[in-house]
Amino acid sequence: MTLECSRKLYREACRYFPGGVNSPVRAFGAVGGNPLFIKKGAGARITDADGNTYIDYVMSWGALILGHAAPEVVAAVRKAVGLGSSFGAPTQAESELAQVISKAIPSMERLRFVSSGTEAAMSAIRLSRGFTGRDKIIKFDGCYHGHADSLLVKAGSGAATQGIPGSAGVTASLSRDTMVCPYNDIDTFRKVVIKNAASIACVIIEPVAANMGVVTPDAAFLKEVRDLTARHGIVLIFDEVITGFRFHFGGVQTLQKITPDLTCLGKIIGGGLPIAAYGGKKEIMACIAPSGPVYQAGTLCGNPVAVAAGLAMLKVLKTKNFAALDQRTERLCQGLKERFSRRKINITINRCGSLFTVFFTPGPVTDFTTAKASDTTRYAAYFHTMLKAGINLPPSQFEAQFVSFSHTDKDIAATLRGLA
Ligand code: HOZ
Repeated sequence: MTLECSRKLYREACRYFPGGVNSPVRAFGAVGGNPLFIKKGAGARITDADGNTYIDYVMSWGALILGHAAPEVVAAVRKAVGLGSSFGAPTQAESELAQVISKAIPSMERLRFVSSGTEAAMSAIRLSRGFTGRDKIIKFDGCYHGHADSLLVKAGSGAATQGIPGSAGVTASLSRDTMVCPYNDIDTFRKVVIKNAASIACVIIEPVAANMGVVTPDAAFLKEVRDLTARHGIVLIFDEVITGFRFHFGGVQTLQKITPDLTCLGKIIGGGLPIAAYGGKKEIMACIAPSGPVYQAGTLCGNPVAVAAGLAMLKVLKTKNFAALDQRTERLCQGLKERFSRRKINITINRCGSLFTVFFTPGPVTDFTTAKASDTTRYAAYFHTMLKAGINLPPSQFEAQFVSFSHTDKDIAATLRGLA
């Protein structure tokens, strides 16, 4: 396998972009080597600039649950772009997409489309502050909600991968307003809430954490977070950018029957195009301009091409068998466990539906501290072994692997052969 073209393209990209990339994890900094430059994708596979083909488990970080270049999405995008790529004015299709989403996730009584998960989370935080008149927020250690200043405190994903979970450039006063609790630790959370209740605007949480690797919440944890926030008039935000429409046609909230006040969505709802959303209770959303005093706007908000992709994606997704996807992912995880066990390598696999992470620690992995106990050198070796075998994994321990509806049993078998 030659990687000469990717190497050359990377050298060229380094002349223009910091670290040669437009988003840090892509640089392979945590696993070593040069990033692959991708030319095309189809179904479960991507092809790099050298013509090598890989079974992909990054899937645009979860956006492509139907696989690359899903024909229905491609057709919808072609049609929409031919009618005009952006108007900066409302279109009927925005309401159609909103209707599909709020039917599947009824807590989103009103919503607003933005262009990225970062914007959704940032806007939901501002809205919570505007609605409550309070300043402080609580997030959880290792959770990642995009790169807005208030949220880059003990952040997961790329920030954890680069070892800068508290970014330079975030002011001390903003950091002071962000309180951080360990994931899955209800006692600490309760103490922090009770001590600061009158000044806390919101709590933001990934209802299944997927940016410190995958970490699932204990059975009672989310429910208690909901009860405590409701008792103290604190807005509860579920960041379902990754989990929305990932486990079934809805969110973790509809599966677990826990109703947050606000929800952030992204990735899957855009079919791989840049769109995200935040939304929730009518009376909270009424604070957003032009209905209310909390400002948020954008030329590309509700972009017609992204909306068309999202509508096409959700239409197909509604017909899919999520239980089968879950079982296929379980077979992959079982196969990986057997292979590592044969090699006497201690691992823990955290899986939730079609999301999973292999941690190189005996575990259990229940929060960011235990996630960081993973041997990241071993992860890098696993990553490169698989890459050589034609399997593309996330180039970081602190990201999830994504299985899509386009992965077949043959792909799973081929993936497992990569470790044989
Ligand atoms: N931090 C993103 C995944 N959680 C990576 C985005 C990207 O590099 O595309």
